[in-house]
Amino acid sequence: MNTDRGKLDITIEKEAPDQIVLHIDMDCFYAACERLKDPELNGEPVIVGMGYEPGDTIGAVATASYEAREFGVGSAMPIQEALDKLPRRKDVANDPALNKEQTGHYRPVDMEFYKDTGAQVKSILEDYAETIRDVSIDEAYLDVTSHTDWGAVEQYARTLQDEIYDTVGVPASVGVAPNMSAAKIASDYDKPNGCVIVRPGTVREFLSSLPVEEIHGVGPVTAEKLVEEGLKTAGDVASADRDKLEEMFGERGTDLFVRARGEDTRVVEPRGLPKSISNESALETTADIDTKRELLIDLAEQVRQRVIEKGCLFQTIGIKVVEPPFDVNTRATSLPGPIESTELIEQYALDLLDEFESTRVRKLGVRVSGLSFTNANQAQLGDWDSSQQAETDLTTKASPKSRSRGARRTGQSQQTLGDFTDE
Ligand code: DCP
Ligand code: MG
Repeated sequence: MNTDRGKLDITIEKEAPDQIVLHIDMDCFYAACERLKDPELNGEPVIVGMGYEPGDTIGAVATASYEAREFGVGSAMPIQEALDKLPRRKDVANDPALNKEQTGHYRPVDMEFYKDTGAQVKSILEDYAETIRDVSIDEAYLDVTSHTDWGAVEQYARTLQDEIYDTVGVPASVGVAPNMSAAKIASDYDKPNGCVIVRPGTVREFLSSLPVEEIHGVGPVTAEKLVEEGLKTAGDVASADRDKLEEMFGERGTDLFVRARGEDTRVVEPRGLPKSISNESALETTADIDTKRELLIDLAEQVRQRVIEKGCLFQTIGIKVVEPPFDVNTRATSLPGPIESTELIEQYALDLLDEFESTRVRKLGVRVSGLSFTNANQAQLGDWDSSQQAETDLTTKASPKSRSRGARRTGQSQQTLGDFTDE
């Protein structure tokens, strides 16, 4: 009996939530940022790091552009080794032995600039997902389940890449999969500018030919042990004897087995308190204002319920109006301070919709942002760590923006608290 129960538990555990996860990772991020400052670096080998000035001896490469990687230069390499492989372009004039084509541009780390650029990218992501998990300066997971479907997701991902490139000027690679670990592997699969979609039911097949190092959590030592046992690919591990893996690695053996099979039940969750609460829904393309209003009211109500559940205040109410095929317009009403009057969500969302009275629409969304959580709310959400709370507490953030794509970007729907105080 016990054995059966054990088996049943494992089966249940395997059932992944029905989600579409998009993982984004910027391409040679620091080098791409340096190219924003100096467009002459475009297409050239670029190395960002420390310790390359004459007299310096210690330092490492933070990143190398893809052109520099062709010379064997990569992240974390001692700077001296990088200089041996790819001397400085700057030295060509003084050293006739150097071939200009085999030199690169070295730049120091400018963290403030990279942080600022990373923040611009992250603010675009907010329009593309209900939930975002920030991982690092250049990487995040997006739960896009309610924003697209498997038929449209490739175009959705490409639209996101294009918007980031058009607005911020840096390239990104994305991977989309039914779970987080497969999405991460997918984003790395075809860098730079990659867009790899792994559809439900194909995760195991996608992973099968990858070397074991690519399995989440497999470092060089584990990889070596696996290879010694003749397990070279994720596919080999996925079809290996589970008991044998457990013998070799203890509990980690089970993790390895499960991961190699592409099973991952994690749900995309923000690392701090949420920055916004939104909901959106597709509809059969229509210009009919009553249909649009009805859907918007429904969405506003769902958002209102979630604001009440979370017990937060909000400062901005926005709508998203998607015209076929993927022309995304967003409008927002920002207040000078946070409020808790949730009934205003519907009212202001409907006001913002007026501009789109005769627009043909295929999807609508409602969002509140500029969220702030009182201390009492924070105590309820006991799991969040306090440093993250400070980081994401938006009460002091500059007034949120109104955004739409490309030339249609306007701030025309900004309103003031005066409009509310008479209520
Ligand atoms: N970074 C660093 N030191 C490392 C690795 C990375 O300082 N050992 C910094 C520089 C990178 C940034 O973090 O630009 C992001 O790391 P990634 O691993 O995503 O590397 P890149 O974005 O540079 O390249 P890729 O296109 O492979 O993602
Ligand atoms: Mg990167």
